[in-house]
Amino acid sequence: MSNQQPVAEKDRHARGHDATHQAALARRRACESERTREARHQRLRRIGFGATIVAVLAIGGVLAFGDFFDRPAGEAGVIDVQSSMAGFTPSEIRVVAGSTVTLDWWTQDAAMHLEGGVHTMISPALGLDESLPAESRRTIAWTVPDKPGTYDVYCDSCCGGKESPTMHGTIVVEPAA
Ligand SMILES: [Cu+2]
Repeated sequence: MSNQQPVAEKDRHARGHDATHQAALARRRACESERTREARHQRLRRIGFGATIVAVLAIGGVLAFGDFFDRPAGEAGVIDVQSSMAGFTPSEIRVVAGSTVTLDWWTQDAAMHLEGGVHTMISPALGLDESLPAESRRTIAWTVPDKPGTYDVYCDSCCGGKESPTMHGTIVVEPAA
């Protein structure tokens, strides 16, 4: 029975490897089902958007174009960004060069689907390298570099990370007026 130890050792090793593999598979499956769910949501949102437009036009007509359309959509300079396994929502944001904006960044994803339990927001060209814990919300005050252009931003901690096109977004830096 001198070789029992190495065999058991190897077995334990194989099981450990298997567990890692299973975890990776589970993560990938979560990404795929999340993408399908997100596509369905987007369709529903589009239908909802259409209905909203109809309602807005009807109400707008009743109000005879009072100040109904002038109401601000949100607090000025605050940009709402969601991270999910479908990427960034919205996938493109526009900011003004040299301005300071507040990113109101949130996610509903559970830690088990995220590497290190976080989503990330990385854009080396724009000096962004932030992380967001699972199921949380945080605001980031960000001074946009004075470099107008179109930049890539990505999450490197879920669903294939930088290698996955889904995990990339766009930041358009517009020249200051
Ligand atoms: Cu992510």
